[in-house]
Amino acid sequence: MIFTLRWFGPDDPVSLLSLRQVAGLDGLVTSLSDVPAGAVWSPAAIAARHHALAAHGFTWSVVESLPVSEAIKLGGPERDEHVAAWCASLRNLAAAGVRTVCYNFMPVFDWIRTDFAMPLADGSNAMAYRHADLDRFDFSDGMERLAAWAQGYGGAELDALFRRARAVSEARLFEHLVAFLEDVTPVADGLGVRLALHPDDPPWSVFGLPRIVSDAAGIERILAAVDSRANGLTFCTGALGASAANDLPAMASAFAERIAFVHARNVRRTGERDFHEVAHHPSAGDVDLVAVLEPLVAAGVDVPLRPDHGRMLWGERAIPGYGLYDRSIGLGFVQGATTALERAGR
Ligand code: DNO
Repeated sequence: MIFTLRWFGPDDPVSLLSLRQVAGLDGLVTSLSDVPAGAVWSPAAIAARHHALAAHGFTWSVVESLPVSEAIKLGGPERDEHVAAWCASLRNLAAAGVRTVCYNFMPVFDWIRTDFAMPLADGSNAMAYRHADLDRFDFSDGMERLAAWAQGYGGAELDALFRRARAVSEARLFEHLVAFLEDVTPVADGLGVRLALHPDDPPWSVFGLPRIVSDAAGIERILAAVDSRANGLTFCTGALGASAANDLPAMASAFAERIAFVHARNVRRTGERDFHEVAHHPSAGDVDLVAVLEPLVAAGVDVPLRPDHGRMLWGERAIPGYGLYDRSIGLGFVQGATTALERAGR
């Protein structure tokens, strides 16, 4: 595995200097989050980020995310132009040596939580999701953009987008995804880039929006529709693990060859559609990361992996889910587990 951590760029409260002190880090995951979806990532902007990382001795291992515009997801007049821009960005990234590109196909929202700092019994806090609490969201002033989201929308724009997205069936969204993959996968393949589709988070519909990357059957269909190694998956144990119906070790084993990137995250399920995030160690929640890593190591999967989310510890202030401390502990845990599994297999 290639061990990585995510860095949000110069505004991230976690500095590159701090990340430098994390042992055994092979590279970083980052994105040019100020470039709007649909626009090309220019060679100059990519080079600037590349140099910022290199100045601290880091490789840029993964782009997360190269955002897919609503016109591509929902079907809009700018669709072809945006796909061409996405491919141009892929070319520019490949020229700079970035070979793994994460993206998602969730309309309107990326991941969502209903509480961004739920106090836990140990005095830390973590993000939580309670399905019933979605009703409490008030979008009249638009939505606050989370740092991890590629885009946020204003009030009227969001209303219109909701109407458009709710009118798109899951079957139609799937067609749009396949059309997108048919266009971009050959380009990625030719560049030696692997695309890594992130599952829906949470893995069910929110606000009546269609979602299609939530379970083994949905993922299987997407991977089979464009059957290329370049059409890969981000195996996010937190997103998929929020649903008890997802058998994570079985999915890791079934999709091993197509897994291009791993997000190691743990959640504690508190209801059918309720959960909160916890430490990465299996004793803390419902995701057994060792059981997930086992089939990946056995299959020789050697892709970037990053510990995802975590609690906010010791009074730290950072982007929700992206504190330095718990992610570093999580990284140590997955490094230890992977090393032990590899040695046991020798
Ligand atoms: C949340 C992240 C997601 C992820 C995107 C990928 O913290 O895992 O926001 O970056 O869904 O496009």
